[in-house]
Amino acid sequence: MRKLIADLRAVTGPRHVLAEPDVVAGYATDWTRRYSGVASCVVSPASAGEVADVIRACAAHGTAVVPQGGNTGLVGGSVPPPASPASSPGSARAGPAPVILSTRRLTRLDPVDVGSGQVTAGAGVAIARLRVHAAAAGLRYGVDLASRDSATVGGTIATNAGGIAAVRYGPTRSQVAGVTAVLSDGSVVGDLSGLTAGSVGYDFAQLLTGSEGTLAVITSARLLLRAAEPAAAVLLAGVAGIDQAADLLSGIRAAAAGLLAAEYVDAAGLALVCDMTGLPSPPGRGSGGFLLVEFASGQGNADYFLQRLAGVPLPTDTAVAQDATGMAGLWAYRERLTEAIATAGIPHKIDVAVPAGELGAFRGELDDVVREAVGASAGGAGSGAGRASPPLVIVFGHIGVGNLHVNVLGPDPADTSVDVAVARLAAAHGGSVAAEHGVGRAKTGWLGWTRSAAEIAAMRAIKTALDPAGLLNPGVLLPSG
Ligand code: FAD
Ligand code: 2HG
Ligand code: ZN
Repeated sequence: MRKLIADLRAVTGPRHVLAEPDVVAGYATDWTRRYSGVASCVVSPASAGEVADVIRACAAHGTAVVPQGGNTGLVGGSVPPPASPASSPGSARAGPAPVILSTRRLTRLDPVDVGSGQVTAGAGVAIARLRVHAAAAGLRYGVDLASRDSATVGGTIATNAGGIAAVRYGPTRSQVAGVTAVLSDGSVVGDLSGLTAGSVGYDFAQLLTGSEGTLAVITSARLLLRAAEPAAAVLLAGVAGIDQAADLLSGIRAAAAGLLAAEYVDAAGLALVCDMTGLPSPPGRGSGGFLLVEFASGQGNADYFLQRLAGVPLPTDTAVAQDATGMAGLWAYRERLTEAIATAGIPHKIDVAVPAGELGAFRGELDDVVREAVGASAGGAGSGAGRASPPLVIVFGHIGVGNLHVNVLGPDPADTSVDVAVARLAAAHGGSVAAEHGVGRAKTGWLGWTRSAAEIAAMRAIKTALDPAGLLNPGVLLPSG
């Protein structure tokens, strides 16, 4: 391992290879604290050339590479596994524990090209910085998420992040015009010309979007920007449950254009966020859930939207905000929920997509499915304290695109029974076992519930063609084979 570290230091300079065990352990544990692994060191190259040299050095030592951006991923994809993956003779993974390749120094951000409505950004640029940069040029980046201060351009492309603006602009896939990336042999592919009309064979930007660090290390991206659309109004409506939220949203969509966001939080989530953060309860005490919608001001002010919604049966428990402070206040119930849950414990997070028509049925069966999974599991009697505690089930997410986040607090974090049961339920309702967070290390075993055998074989063939030695993020997205 000493020789590996010396070789990496020769590439980046000694300051940019961290090998102190305590420091490395911080990078080797993900945001959830549920996934933690063993790494040899953390290396931070400053250019595509240095990324290529780092990858070549790791290949020479038979060491796997785990690309890492802001480490805000929620499925264990940004950290190595607990022990070195099983090595086999001749495998690139026969060497020391994986190296974490951090993109924290790939932070170049070019001036916005207003003519094309595009910008080139390094993989390590944080989404918040990119959004401020676009806004300064009168434009908007179409991906936004509560982790914006840390989540990076590279990480959001690698996971095909969705977020609160996906209902308006689509997921990250819809914002990417090009990338540059380093393959496992150190070659650099892709382009940043932004020629969206160009079509010359396989598109690396689209191939690498959602590839979760398994095919290449993305070093920079050409991103599409949108016209600025300031918000005119935010509504938070207390509803009976997710069924009513979905019906209300359909009515709102039909009545008024300009929807910027459509989010759902159930009552348990709302109560927890108030408990943990001290936020006052919104109107709607006794509601089963809350629908939050935001409208763009291009269409008019809050009164305009309320007039348009005159025929929509808005619940009496609907809070309306139209100034920046009021809108941020309503958003806080949704935006601070992940942080509130993390304060309460280490949750089981099951990010799924469910067809619009199945949301109510899925939610209706969920509590029983969780209870049964916990009951059937020997390790499900509490989170290590040895005393039984009923699971707390919280459902929230991007209802406008059918993306639900099921969070379960209580069962031992190491016990996956609840995760499996919820994913199976989503699949049984025609949904997807993984959505905007990706597959990571958490969900590799469930691919077959959403993708066909032929599709999984094709994905494995692509992986093998681009990374024959299995150097890049082994065990993520596809099970190690
Ligand atoms: P990391 O966590 O570092 O890595 C994620 C994956 O991408 C890993 O597999 C990693 O190997 C790979 N990767 C990272 N950089 C590169 C690169 N340059 N090249 C190749 N592979 C790379 N996600 C959503 O989609 N929508 C949300 O609304 C949302 N909200 C969140 C709110 C909070 C509070 C938190 C903590 C997380 C949230 N997330 C959300 C999850 C997370 O922020 C996203 O998955 C994000 O895309 C991860 O970006 P990152 O830079 O932190 O990547
Ligand atoms: C969100 O939408 C994120 O807030 C995080 O995707 C979801 O905490 C979660 O489960
Ligand atoms: Zn989300």
